[in-house]
Amino acid sequence: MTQVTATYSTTSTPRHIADRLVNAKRVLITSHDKPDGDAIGSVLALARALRQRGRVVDVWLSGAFDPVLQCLLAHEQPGRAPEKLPTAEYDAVAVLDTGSWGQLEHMGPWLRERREKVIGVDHHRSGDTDFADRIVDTRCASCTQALVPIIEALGVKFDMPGTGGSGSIAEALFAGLATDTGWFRFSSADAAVFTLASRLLGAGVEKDRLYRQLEENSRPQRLGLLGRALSNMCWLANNRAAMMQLMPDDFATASGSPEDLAGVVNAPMQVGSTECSVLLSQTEAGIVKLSFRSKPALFAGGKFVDVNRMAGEFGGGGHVHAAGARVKGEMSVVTEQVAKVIERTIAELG
Ligand SMILES: [Mn+2]
Repeated sequence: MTQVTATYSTTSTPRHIADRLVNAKRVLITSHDKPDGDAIGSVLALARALRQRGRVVDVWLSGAFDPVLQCLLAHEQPGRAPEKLPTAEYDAVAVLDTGSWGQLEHMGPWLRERREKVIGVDHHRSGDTDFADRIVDTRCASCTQALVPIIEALGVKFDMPGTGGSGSIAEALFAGLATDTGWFRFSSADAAVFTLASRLLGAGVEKDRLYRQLEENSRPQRLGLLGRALSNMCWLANNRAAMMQLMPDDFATASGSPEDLAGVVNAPMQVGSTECSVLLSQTEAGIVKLSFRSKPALFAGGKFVDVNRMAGEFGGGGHVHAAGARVKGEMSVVTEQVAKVIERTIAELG
């Protein structure tokens, strides 16, 4: 059971965490299941910084991740859970970009056995892990941003001109910052984010190459699936919500797989009236996957569709603007249920 505590907050200082890490001979660094760009960027940035201080560091990633993120790994060959769990003994373990046991399904039991060695660094509001030393900085747009004071306390310079190339600390920090802010578009991209981005670009981070590798690197199948999704899209609630479906037939015709769906749900967002979008996809019999997105309010305090709540009605969840669920049932039945929830939610919103 995941229990969100009101006390999920910072209990340590960057200095103390840096000391614990640098006093450890061998360190393991990991992040949440299905790591995203920020999770992988965070793990790599801290691993590279500690290696510069001469520590032995093992990196462990848990579950599948988008293959476009592979480019960030450079020469790193991370251990992969659940296929393998670490067998070496570590003096310290860092868990980055999450504080929820629910997001640590594969590494959870291993981490619980070593609880006193674990250090947490995160930027999310809620969590239920109880590691003694942790930094939870919700002002940070990415976990890589929250790591910067720790890397500085380690005495590692990451923003010297000429040090930001492939496989660098600066590149890993930038990857987390860029991907978690939607490449500096989200409201979380504030002055501090641009200041850090500027330092990292000053180090020589190759943002055009990274953008191409991370954001313009889909397979052609993605456009095939997008075309099919758009061709059956329907509007709900006076064009305020868009709903799209992909059936096993669509995947077969496009020779695509669920991994090709990244971003497809966002396509209807380019229409002015769209406040939320949902994609229903089915690749296995009797299971429909729901992916929800919504736009932020136009002004502070304005109304927006909370898709975390909507996904919650189907046993899923996520964030207020991005959420998902997995539903047992036939596509036609689930589609009708989703349409009803959308109509009701938007009617209540007014
Ligand atoms: Mn993050």
